Amino acid sequence: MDENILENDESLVALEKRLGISRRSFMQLCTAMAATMGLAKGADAAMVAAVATKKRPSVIWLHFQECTGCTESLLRAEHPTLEKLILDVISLDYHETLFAAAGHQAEAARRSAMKANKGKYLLVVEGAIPTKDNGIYCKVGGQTAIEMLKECAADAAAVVAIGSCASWGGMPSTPPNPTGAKSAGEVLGKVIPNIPGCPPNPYNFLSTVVHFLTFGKLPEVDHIGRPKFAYSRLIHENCERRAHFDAGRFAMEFGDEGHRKGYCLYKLGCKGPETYANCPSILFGDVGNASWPVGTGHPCIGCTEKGVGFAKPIHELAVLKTVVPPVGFPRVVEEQGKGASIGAAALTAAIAGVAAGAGAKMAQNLGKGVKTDEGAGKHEERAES
Ligand code: FSX
Ligand code: SF4
Ligand code: F3S
Repeated sequence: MDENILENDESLVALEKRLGISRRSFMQLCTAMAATMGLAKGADAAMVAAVATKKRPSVIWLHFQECTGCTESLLRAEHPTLEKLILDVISLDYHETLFAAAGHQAEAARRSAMKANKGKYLLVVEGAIPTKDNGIYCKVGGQTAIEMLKECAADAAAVVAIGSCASWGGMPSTPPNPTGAKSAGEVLGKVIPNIPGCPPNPYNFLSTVVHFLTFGKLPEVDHIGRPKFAYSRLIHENCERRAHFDAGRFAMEFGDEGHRKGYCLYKLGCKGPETYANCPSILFGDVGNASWPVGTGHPCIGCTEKGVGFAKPIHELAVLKTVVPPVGFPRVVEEQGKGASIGAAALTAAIAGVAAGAGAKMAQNLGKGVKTDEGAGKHEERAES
């Protein structure tokens, strides 16, 4: 973005005062968001102009079965204060946990905002919806979550599910799912844009809202409603430990040598190979390098992914969606006099019924194998296959 063009723009001067951050910081943020979303050149300037000049969209934010972590994650972000940005970019007209008002007063505010912005407001749903026994397990203002969601969705310009609970059921839907917790989309009977994660990354939400404000529509989504800019890649594809996975170096126990050295967490149950999200790319909490679950030494539990997070045991090995390593690797360093020759290895492979080329490939790899300089005898580096 040409910062000089915007340098003397009065609306930006006003924006600077409103947000309490420099216009440069804000422009840089918009550039980063546009790049993250893969938008065309000029989109960043359009986003800046939209935030500076457009009427803030009215947002009705519902809370159902959840821990309020989605809202918390928005409020606890820093640099620039994301909470301030989000609350400035939108007009939050109903939010049960942030509202000073309570009871009838709050419900009256929701209904009047819905009436005043009929067909134009953005409905954000946080939390799963209990459907068992006619939805009696979650009631707000005398209405079941099912009734409230349907009433609010009827006149919304768009409905967005935030967090895994609203996106696919999340933690409340963990088997045996005693309340029949379902996603907002399932209750509304359609695929709605959703930003899963427990909690979801606040930048993914902010980018989605700014896109809505700038272009009047939500960003492109995949077949289950997730914005493609954030959920089109497996965590495993962008993980900083991936080189260790490829080399066959794994932490086997929490606190062991491999864990301390930052080896791959696959064998501790990391679900990165079957979880789609941009966690390793955009990180959390603005505290810098490695500030995401795997970066801090914990396996990804697949919190964004239906059927993985809160469904599969943490220690269970992930399904490898994009790469299936061999069951075993040939030894690359043999003690003198005990190792198999290249020819013998190929022969063994052939006898074991491995397809014709595989034996030759194994022999080829043996020739390429390189012993690592650490963990001799414990960890061996695998050659490319
Ligand atoms: Fe909590 Fe939100 Fe998890 Fe759910 O986040 S962080 S239980 S996704 O709905 O509040
Ligand atoms: Fe990273 Fe987990 Fe993949 Fe290992 S299994 S490379 S820790 S995402
Ligand atoms: Fe969740 Fe895994 Fe990201 S646990 S926050 S999807 S690294």
